[in-house]
Formats: sequence, structure tokens, C-alpha cells
Amino acid sequence: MKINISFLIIILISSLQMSFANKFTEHPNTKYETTKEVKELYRKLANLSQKNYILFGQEDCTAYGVDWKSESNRSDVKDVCGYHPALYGWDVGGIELGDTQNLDCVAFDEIRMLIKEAHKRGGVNTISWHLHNPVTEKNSWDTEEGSVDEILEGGAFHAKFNLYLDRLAEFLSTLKTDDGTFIPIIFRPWHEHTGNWFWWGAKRCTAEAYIKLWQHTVDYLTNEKKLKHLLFAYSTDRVNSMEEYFERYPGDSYIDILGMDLYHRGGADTSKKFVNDANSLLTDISKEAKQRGKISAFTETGLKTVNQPNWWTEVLLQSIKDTGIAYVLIWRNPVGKAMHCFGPYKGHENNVNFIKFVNIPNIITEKNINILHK
Ligand code: BMA
Repeated sequence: MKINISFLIIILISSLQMSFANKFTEHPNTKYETTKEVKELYRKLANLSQKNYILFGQEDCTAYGVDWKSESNRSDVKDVCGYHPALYGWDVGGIELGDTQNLDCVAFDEIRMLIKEAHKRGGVNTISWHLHNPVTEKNSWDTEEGSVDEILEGGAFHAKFNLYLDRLAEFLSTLKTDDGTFIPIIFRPWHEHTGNWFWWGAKRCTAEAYIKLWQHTVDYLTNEKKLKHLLFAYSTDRVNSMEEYFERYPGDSYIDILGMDLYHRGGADTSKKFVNDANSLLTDISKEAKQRGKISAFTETGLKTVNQPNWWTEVLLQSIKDTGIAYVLIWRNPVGKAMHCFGPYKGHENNVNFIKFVNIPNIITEKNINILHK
């Protein structure tokens, strides 16, 4: 029998392609169980990023804006373009102490309600955790050296850290729809660890201790607390290489999303460098993510005050374009502090350009969120 070699090669290539596609669109090789809604969200985000769409989001956007707080169905983004973002960022710093509001004075009851509303609108919720240092009880920026070692197994503050995790888990376990279904949450603790401003930062603990910190967090929340509605996101700050990116990585069985935080700082003369750095790092991270069956994301970014003309299309868009990331999150618009705002708001000089940005077909907001759910 004559074997048709090229036919065999074609079969081989297409089956390889199929297995690669499956690997990427199924919930990845993590060690914990997840709900079907989490698997579904994962698959949707993976598909979306494969088609070059990017979800746009902002931190705390429906909780407050530059001149308002706790108003129903409002966001500065919506004030400007007519609809909310597709991605909603929250922070649960303070939950570990049993506080009723987070470090930015948003009540946890309100965060829960807003997460539910965002989910109802088809949006995606991501939570970070600026938690207090269990050793000193000071805030995240208390860079006491050695704290991580003391909260790990065998350390004097391990039980206290587990209590912090208990309180966090208690809150996370209340994030359900009216019919009792758990709302999928992208949980992103221990962020920006390649920097040195948090007590879990690179100079505050060894790589081994940081990895253990992550692994304990995931194991405790998923095994001990039996939470199944979480996707875990790993996010560095600026790195100089992929070796550095993965130096403190807890492992593929602990992480679903590979992220990076990078802010644009400085004037117009720094734009080119920011765009180049962000775009090339995000491209590299996305490639790694794909190979590992993971999703990638720009987990925090922004230019304070957005005071550069056409920043949205000329800087932000260029920094994420064709990188393969699933979403981008800009930081918050604190009440009464226009100087610290990362988003648009009524009357901002860059609004025309913001509207242009959110209307680019690849950018997903509440308006075209159905693309995510197809
Ligand atoms: C930081 C700043 C702080 C805030 C913290 C958590 O980047 O915005 O003011 O408390 O995030 O949201």
C-alpha cells in the first residue's frame, strides 16, 4: 500500500493544533476543583483572548467616582461613555481584621452587592488583597523584613495568618447570585512582589518563602475552606526578563492567570518607552501563558490624571495591542482626589479620546459584553 506522506503530515499537524487549542480553552492544569461557572468563565476568557478581544475594567468603578460615592448603577466610565466597563476590580484589604469596610472605606456589604450586580450585567469580577501584616498589624506597606517567614507553617504567626485567611474565605463564600450559585472570582493576592513596597516584596522574603506563601494561600482556600469559585492570578510588577517573572512563581498547578502590573509614570517623553516595555512584556507573558495552558492579563495599569492628550488610544491601546491578553484593569478614581484618578470622569479633557478607545471593536465593555458570552 502506498502511504501518502503529506496526508499523514497534515493529519498530524491538525491533531497537534487541536490538542493545543483544547489545552488552552479548557480550565487549566491546576490542582484544585472548580465550579462549572468558573470553568466556563475560564473558557470564555481564553477564547476571547485568542480572538484578540480585551476586556476593559476599572478598580472600584461602581462604588465611587471622583465626585460621588454609593450611587446606584453609576460609574465614572458610564458617566462618560454611557455604559460600565466589562471588568470590575475590588480590594478586600481590611477583611482580615474583621473590619466592616475596606482600606478605601468601601463597606464589604456594598462590595458584595456591587459584585453581584456586575455579574448580573455579564461582567467579570477580580479581587486583590492589600492585607495588613499579621506580625505587626500595620498595613501592606509596612515592609517589616521576615514577616513572611513568621506567618508560614512553623512560624509564630502562622495561626494568626490562618485566621486572616478564615475571614477572607468567609467573605468570599458569600459571593453568590440570588439563586445561590457562586459567582466566579479572579483572586489576585500577593501582587507586585517583584517590587519592594509591600511586606511580601522581593527584598522582604526569599523566593522559597514567597512561593510557600502562595501555595499555602491556595491550598488553604481550596482544601481547607473548600472554595471552588476562584481563579488565581499571579501578577508581578515590572520585570527585566521572563526568568525574573517566573523566579517566584508558585507553579502551574496553583495559577490560572499570568498577569503584570505596570504604571505609566512621567510625562509625554516616557510614553514610547512605556508602550514598548508594556507591549513586549505582555507579549512574552502571553506566549508563556499559552504554552502553559493559561490566560494572561494586564492586571493593573494607568497614568495618574490621564493628562496626556489621546492617552487612551495612543498609549494604553498601543501597550496592549496584539499582545494576547484577556483583560486590562485601570486603577481607581478616589473620591475628591482628581490628582489620583486613573480613569475618565465627567468634564475630563481626554474624554473624546476615551470614548474612541472604548468603541474600538476589540475592546469589550458592558456594551459588547455579549461577545464574551457567545
Ligand atoms: C493603591 C492606592 C491606595 C489604595 C490601594 C488599595 O494603589 O490607590 O490609595 O488604598 O491601592 O486600593
